[in-house]
Amino acid sequence: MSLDERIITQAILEEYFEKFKSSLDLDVAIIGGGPSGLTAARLLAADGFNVALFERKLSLGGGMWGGGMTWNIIVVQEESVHLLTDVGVPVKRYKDNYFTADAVAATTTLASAACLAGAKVFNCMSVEDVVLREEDGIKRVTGIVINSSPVEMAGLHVDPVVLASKYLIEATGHAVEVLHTLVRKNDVRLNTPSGGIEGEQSMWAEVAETNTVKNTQEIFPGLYVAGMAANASYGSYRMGPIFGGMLLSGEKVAADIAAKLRG
Ligand code: 48H
Repeated sequence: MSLDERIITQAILEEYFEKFKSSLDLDVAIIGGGPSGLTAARLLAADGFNVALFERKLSLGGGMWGGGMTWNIIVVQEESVHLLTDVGVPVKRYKDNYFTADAVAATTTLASAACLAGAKVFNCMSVEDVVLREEDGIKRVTGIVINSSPVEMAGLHVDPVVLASKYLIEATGHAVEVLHTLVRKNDVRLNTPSGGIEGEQSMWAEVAETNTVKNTQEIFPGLYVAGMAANASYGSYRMGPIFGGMLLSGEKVAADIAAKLRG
């Protein structure tokens, strides 16, 4: 059978822009495709919400590929094991509350599960800002401002485009990039003790893991923080290559937003 290169191009064009068009009015926009963002994306999409995830890099998975220091095994604790086994990641008990999984199997499977659940993934896409609205004196984020990562990396002066979303999840990891932009550009107060971004503290795995879930919350009207971004926002510790808190944070933010969306 003959193959026409123009039809290959046309297929990509039409399918991609169909996906993009169906993301103009999202229920949830997830910024960052690490373990917390991927877990939230899978659960919200499986619940039937219109969900898209935006990841700067070509590959999904954030900081989970390399386990600890490139030794590509991750550790998770018992209460989070279901978030791996539910999607088919083999998990082994190492001892007591310490379970291990292959980092590559975990990363690729979480990414695949999010896509197959119906989350629309836009990789190679950077979120550079948010849309802000004020009503009755209350400011709220109502969308994301996105640009192509190659445009961003090349430093080209090309304007971004905008998608609306009822809720945003900042799951960008240690840097909490979007929240920093929100605070830098606008006169806003966050739902944190100081009203600003508290900043991440040094290593204390046990406290950090508990706090990752506790700190997963709406930090500004319309904007939730999840995963490492939650700890960095609320001033908690880092935890090293244990990923249960990230998975549980994704599960919590999905449940909280689903409850809000259902009213
Ligand atoms: C689009 C963006 C943008 C942007 C960043 O870092 P991640 O893996 O995030 P988490 O919170 O799900 O997981 C954290 C975990 O990997 C980790 O770092 C741990 C446990 N550290 C412990 C320690 O002690 O060090 O993924 C975030 C993703 C990345 O893929 C970024 O490329 C992406 O977000 N991202 N995508 N627009 N503006 N900023």
